[in-house]
Amino acid sequence: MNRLTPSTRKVVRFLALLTAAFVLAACADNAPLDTRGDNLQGPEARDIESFLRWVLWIAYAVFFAVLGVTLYAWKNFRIKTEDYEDDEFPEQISHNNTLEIAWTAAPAILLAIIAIFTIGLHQSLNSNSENPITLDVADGAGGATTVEWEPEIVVVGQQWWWEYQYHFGDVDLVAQRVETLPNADITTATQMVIPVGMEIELEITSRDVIHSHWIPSLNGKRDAVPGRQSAPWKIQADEPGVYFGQCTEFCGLSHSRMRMQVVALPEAEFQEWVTAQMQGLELSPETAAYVAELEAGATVPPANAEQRAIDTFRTKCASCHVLDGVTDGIVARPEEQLVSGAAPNLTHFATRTTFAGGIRNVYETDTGEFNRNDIAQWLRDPASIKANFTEPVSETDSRLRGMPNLGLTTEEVDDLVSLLEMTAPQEGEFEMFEFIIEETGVE
Ligand code: HEC
Ligand SMILES: [Cu+2]
Repeated sequence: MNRLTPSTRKVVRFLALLTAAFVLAACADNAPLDTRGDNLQGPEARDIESFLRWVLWIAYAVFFAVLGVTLYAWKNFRIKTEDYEDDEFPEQISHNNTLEIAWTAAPAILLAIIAIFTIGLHQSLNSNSENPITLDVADGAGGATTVEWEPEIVVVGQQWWWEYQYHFGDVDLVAQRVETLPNADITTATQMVIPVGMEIELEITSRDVIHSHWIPSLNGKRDAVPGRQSAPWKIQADEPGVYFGQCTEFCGLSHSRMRMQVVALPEAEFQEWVTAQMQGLELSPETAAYVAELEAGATVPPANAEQRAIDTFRTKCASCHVLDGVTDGIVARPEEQLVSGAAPNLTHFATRTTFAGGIRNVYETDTGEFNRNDIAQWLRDPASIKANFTEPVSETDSRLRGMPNLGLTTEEVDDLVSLLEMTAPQEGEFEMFEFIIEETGVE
């Protein structure tokens, strides 16, 4: 070090610290996005890991072989000071056909072997097996019907949150653009719920720019490309739990706040979740009658806070958001307001435990109470939680990216937070809910 100038010394010290930081970061044990940890689930993630392990061993071997030869050459063949003084160079060698062929062929053969295994792994990641599950689903007429559901979920990325759609009917999800799909039976944002121990097929796409869907414990990354459905992508969780993910294709301002979670539940609990998701909001008979009057086009003054909230929702939120039971008779047209053309479905908002792309809790982690503070803050000023572009795109295009500040009054915010709280699961309706709140809490 003594021969270095002070500024070079500073740089060297900085690089050493940086290296140490990276090495130490590898020791973190609470790392839900770890691709090589013990929390890998399902054949896909584990196959990728074991393949990566072999490739890394080969890479280590190549690294140390090259380093060894380099050190050997440096020790034995470098120009020594006395050679300089005698003006005498070591013997100069050029051309050795055997060596040239060997060091061209060896890496080529090595890469070819890795390629064969890569293609094999890719084939298996893209293949599909059938494992239908029997579900009771609402038939839309107050009753229930039994369906054989081959677990398949449409995954849609948009700035800056993920939507998950479940279709239980007989719809071909693979060949269609998301914009032309029929209404889904269940639509969620940020949280995908799956049955445990089963292969789930994902159809991944986007509504605006390219995103990438990545739940490292369950499988690798798959790009979400607008106008295109990905080839089937599988995930499988062997144990009930919550598996975290993050958009991994830079997609603009709030890319880093575009997170998601997969909640894997045992089959019976998954059925409970499906039932809860297919139930409408329970309004008091008076309020239901109030909504029906609004739907019929009447102007009725709201009689209480709940009806006030419904009125506000219908005038200020329903142009983008759906909330079944509240926005009845209104067709949301987010495509006229948003570049992505979609806003989260709020019908079951409070059955999810995080919002705004998984960066805030719907329930407080310490008390389990509905997180009125953060939700009110979101309604008052969404950009204070998540940066967005809510200025019109151009002079001729007034669409936005993200939820705008709607200039709500304190009373309106209060009413709306209570309305959103009503979308929570009813007592005993969905047993695993406490567990999910606990497992998904963001600090
Ligand atoms: C111009 C369209 C638009 C309007 C109008 C709008 N929102 Fe939003 N809202 C969005 C978008 C887009 C998001 C997703 C933002 C994100 O996560 O980046 C969102 C997210 C939300 C979320 C979080 C949902 C989740 O699961 O992450 C809530 C709650 C919400 N809005 C409530 C409301 C309420 C209540 C109103 C009416 C006062 C309203 N919004 C009006 C576009 C809109
Ligand atoms: Cu993204």
